[in-house]
Amino acid sequence: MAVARKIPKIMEEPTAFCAGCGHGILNRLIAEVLEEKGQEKNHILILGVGCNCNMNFTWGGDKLQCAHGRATSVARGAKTGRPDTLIISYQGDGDAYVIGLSDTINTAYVNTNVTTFAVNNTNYAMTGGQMSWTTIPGQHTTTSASGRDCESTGNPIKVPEIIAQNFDVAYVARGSLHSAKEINKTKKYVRNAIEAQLNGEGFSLVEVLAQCPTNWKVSTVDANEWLKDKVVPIYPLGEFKKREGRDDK
Ligand SMILES: Cc1ncc(C[n+]2csc(CCOP(=O)(O)OP(=O)(O)O)c2C)c(N)n1
Ligand code: SF4
Ligand SMILES: [Mg+2]
Repeated sequence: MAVARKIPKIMEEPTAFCAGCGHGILNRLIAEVLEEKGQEKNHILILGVGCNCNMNFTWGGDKLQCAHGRATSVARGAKTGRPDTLIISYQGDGDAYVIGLSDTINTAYVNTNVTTFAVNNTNYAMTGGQMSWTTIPGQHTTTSASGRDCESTGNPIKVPEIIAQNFDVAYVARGSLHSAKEINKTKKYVRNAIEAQLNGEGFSLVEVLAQCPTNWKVSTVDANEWLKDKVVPIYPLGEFKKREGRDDK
């Protein structure tokens, strides 16, 4: 018998994302974990600029919209002022890894006790699908019309690996949303990241590979295959930094 899970209260408004967008799935995972942990009224979502701006109208919890790229820095300020509140930055790849790369690295470097969810959909989606540093080799975007040429633009950036290998942070993982199995794994990563902050363990980062059918110019169904077959091979999935003393992954 199929069991339908109740929609978390934080998500009672329908999302404003395109059909088949990965953002909506991640919203749901975060909302479910916040509810499981009793944090529906004790969190602030720090929104970067990108398609996640849609959450200003739909996310039922506390939130704060900040300038493009500055979300982890704003999160650090919020945590300083509200140490007992769960502080989560929710950003796109362009926001967290390009314009905001220095903020993200600095937050990892000082190991602030905040959590970042970075949605990697391999493009600047909100502004019409321009090339990002995460765009995969050969990918057609509005600013790489012939396909991304990595010889002249560099290779896809892997920020979780950079952070896990270089900084003393609490938790780093990368999940994907292309199948039910991977969505369940990603939820585990989301839970681990939030638990790490609740336990005061330090910075936690989860990158989430997400569908953007609109800018990839594929159907909502084909977007799952596109993600699995083209994006996942470039960005390995898993936990790059496990929480200390825990092997429950
Ligand atoms: C300082 C500044 N520069 C550029 C922009 C334009 N801009 C808005 S969103 C965005 C990129 C969004 O891409 P991403 O962070 O990957 O989020 P997505 O929409 O893909 O989820 C850009 C370049 C801006 N709003 N502010
Ligand atoms: S443009 Fe892409 S990332 Fe933005 S809401 Fe639509 S599918 Fe989602
Ligand atoms: Mg993006």
